[in-house]
Amino acid sequence: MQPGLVDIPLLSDPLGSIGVVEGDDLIPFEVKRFYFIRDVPAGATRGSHAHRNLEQLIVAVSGSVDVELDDGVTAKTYALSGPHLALQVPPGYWRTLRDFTPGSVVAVLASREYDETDYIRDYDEFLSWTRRG
Ligand code: T46
Repeated sequence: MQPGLVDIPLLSDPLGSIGVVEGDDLIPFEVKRFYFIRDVPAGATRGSHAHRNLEQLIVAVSGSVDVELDDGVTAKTYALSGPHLALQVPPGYWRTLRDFTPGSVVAVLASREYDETDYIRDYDEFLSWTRRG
């Protein structure tokens, strides 16, 4: 899986809208966990870590957020500007989530259950880990 944005079909009618995330193209891994992030204070930054093995799909189901992915050489920021977009995140990317709009809710599908040993929370350790290949 390469990092990048994929489109989420939104089915809208006068009663609202339904976003559908299904199929191997949108979710290229077996989902073992779902979690969401909400109530983020203005100006707060989340993330600031990498995963050794975890694959994820991140969706701003309400509001918007910017997600920076850094492979240790190049960093790119993805604007999750609404529920019509999902960001696929392979293992090995330092991620930083910032500029949450007030009231935003960010949903995450993940390929593994929570495991703190999968996290790299120190940037220098991350650089050493990526350079080891
Ligand atoms: C990621 C970004 C996008 C758990 O106990 N279980 C869980 O499934 C998760 C996700 C977190 N936690 C605990 C661990 C910490 O004590 O919740 C606390 C906050 O977690 P963290 O500081 O890692 O939260 P974020 O928002 O910085 O990162 C989270 C995910 O952890 C991470 O995998 O990629 O969202």
